[in-house]
Amino acid sequence: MEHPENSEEYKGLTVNKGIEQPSSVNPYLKLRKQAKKRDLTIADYVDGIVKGDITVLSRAVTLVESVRPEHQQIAQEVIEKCLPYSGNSIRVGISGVPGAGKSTSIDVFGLHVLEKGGKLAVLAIDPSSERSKGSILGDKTRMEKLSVHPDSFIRPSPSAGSLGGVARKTRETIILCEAAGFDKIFVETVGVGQSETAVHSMVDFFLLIQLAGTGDELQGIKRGIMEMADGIIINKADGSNIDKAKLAASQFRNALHLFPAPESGWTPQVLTYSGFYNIGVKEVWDMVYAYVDFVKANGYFDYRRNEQSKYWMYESINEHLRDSFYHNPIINEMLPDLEKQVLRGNVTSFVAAKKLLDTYFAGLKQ
Ligand SMILES: Nc1nc2c(ncn2[C@@H]2O[C@H](COP(=O)(O)OP(=O)(O)OP(=O)(O)O)[C@@H](O)[C@H]2O)c(=O)[nH]1
Ligand SMILES: [Mg+2]
Repeated sequence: MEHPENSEEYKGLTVNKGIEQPSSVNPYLKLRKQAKKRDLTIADYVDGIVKGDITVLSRAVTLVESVRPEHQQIAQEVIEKCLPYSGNSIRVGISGVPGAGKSTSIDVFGLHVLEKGGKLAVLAIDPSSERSKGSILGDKTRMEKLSVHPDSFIRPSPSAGSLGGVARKTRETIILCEAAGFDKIFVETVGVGQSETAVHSMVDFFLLIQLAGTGDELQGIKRGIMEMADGIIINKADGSNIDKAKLAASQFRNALHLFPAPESGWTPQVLTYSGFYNIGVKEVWDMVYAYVDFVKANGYFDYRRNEQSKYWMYESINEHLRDSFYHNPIINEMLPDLEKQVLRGNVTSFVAAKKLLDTYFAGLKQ
């Protein structure tokens, strides 16, 4: 049968053949992305790191910092293979309250230690990601010389997670950096509490930056932090501040006398300096090097590193147990309700904890 659309009067209504449309994806972009994303094998990572390839080192550190289990698995294998190449460095912890001049000091300290050659990695522990959003060390304007130095590697603190988690990542990053030939490691932390303990547990020398103040400052510093210090340095000893800095130094020296003698056999020293004007910086590092010679001679250097390895083994166990517990789906289901019951006083904290732990361990046995 003749269809009306085939009649003469509708002839003009044919659909024109279109022209080929370009792909909606930019082909160049795709290429670039592929090149960047090429996965490295574990051997690629280890080879690259041992050769001192900074790009590979950075990517490995990113894996260490990643929370994804598949990344963690690769990271752990890379770390294990790098371990034999690590250890050959001086690790220095640098702590001080906000504004003490950590960034300014690290810049001059870094240039000073690099004068002797070698390579410097600057890492950080800053669990208070809220405060900083990664700003500790993010502030490269105060480290302008070091951040462009060819022999330096500056890495901000891994931001997410518990203090233990953040510290473990920094500790693992130290191993990778050492395997990559970095023979000087600085670990910065902001001096407000527990993060010093974490830094102390991974460095050979703990340097505490202080400021001269009104004389009340000694009360403000936690005894525990001062006790950890192998050296206390009073910054901003310049201009009209020199006398105040010297006074503060003598107060610190007196305070240190009241503490028990450190296990290392080393008497912690107190020095004044100015990071900004580069005054007394050499003396600070002469002190650090003198300490290293001293503890290498009396065996404390190796002892402390072994103790630290032991500490990190237990820390690692604790962290994994905690993770496994809190990621357990049954526990996650029970927790909110039990928490409410504890708050209402229906259940004691201990009974609630025991119930959760019993459930967790029973689940493991199945
Ligand atoms: N006069 C003087 N000022 C200094 C000195 N060192 C640092 N400053 C100043 O002190 C301020 C703080 O210095 P930073 O190096 O940013 O201190 P920070 O400890 O890194 O501070 P946060 O990153 O906030 O924890 C800056 O304005 C510096 O210019 C110094 O030796 N003398
Ligand atoms: Mg800073």
